[in-house]
Amino acid sequence: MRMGIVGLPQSGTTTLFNAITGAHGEVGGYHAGEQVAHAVVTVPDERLDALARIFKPKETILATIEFEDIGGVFAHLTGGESSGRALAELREVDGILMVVRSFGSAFVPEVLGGVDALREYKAMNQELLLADLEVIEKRLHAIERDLRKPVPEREALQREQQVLERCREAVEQEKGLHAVQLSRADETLLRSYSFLTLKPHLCVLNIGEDQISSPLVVEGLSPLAPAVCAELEMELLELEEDERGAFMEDAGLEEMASGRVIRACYDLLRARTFFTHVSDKLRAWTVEAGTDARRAAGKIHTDMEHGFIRAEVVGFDDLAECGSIREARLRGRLRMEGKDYEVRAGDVITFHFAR
Ligand SMILES: Nc1nc2c(ncn2[C@@H]2O[C@H](COP(=O)(O)OP(=O)(O)OP(=O)(O)O)[C@@H](O)[C@H]2O)c(=O)[nH]1
Ligand SMILES: [Mg+2]
Repeated sequence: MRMGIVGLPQSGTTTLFNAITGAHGEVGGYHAGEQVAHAVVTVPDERLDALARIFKPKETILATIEFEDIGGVFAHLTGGESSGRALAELREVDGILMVVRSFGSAFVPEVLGGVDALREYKAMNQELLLADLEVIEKRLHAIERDLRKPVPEREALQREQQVLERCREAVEQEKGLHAVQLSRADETLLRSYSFLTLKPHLCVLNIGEDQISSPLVVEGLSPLAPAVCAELEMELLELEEDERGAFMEDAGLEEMASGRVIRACYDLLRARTFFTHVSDKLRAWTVEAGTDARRAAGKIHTDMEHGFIRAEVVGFDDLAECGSIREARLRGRLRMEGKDYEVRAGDVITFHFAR
């Protein structure tokens, strides 16, 4: 699962990427797309602390999510040159994190002629819409051309044409493609186009230190992750943990926001976590919503998927209430589920399989 971080030039995209991942991407230089950095981070999860108290594992392994700093997607909005490579990278991600500048600074150029969060957000959305429109029109042209010839797959082409025309209509009304009612079959049809406005997105306000204590309210920015003072959080990461507290207090920061941003991204991607405890290892696993027990077992090992027999499942809340697997079994909270069982968020699962 991968989130692409984008923003207007100098909005603090790379700074936020560093703050979230602990990477050391170069900050402050104009990077029009030659720069695409990846990093994998762990997803904070309070349930793991509770489960660790129950299982007392030797090792605990958190779920992960990948972030990518994609510079230069919107460079042309400010007179630069946007990078086709950046756009291509963005088409590959599962979700988009839009950095919206809200910090003031005498040293950082205000690229749209002033700091205006809503305007930045609208400008970015507009660009994503235009990028999708370009793909739609190109494909519609190609279909029209093909339909003039006697092609065998006529019906399929006409279907695709109809769907794309509905898409074009939405985009022309400045609605993202997520606003278009699509059947499962339509979605499958459109998948190969990797439309940007079909991807879930989240905005992060990159606030200045002076805005930490008085959260800014910007109507129309949605959905919104917790605001982050990216520069400060990036610097805090560089400190030893025992020094960090004093600096945070000075800045009026109660907790680092980056953990909550990571969590929000994870949730945005319809990720579901289930847990296993095997050979002293407590582990969080990620599956997409709607995944069945057999495919979930396959996340761990393909042998477990192929030899799947059943899953012993207890929900996190039930287990936390009972305090142990033994007690959960006694109280009838441990369930036997078959291969088609849809894994729920927080399930603690023991898989039984034939080797
Ligand atoms: N005062 C202040 N400056 C910030 C903050 N976040 C980023 N900056 C500064 O803004 C400038 C741009 O930050 P970057 O992270 O490089 O921005 P970017 O969006 O990656 O820029 P490009 O990749 O060139 O498009 C740098 O000089 C940062 O130090 C902030 O919260 N407060
Ligand atoms: Mg950058």
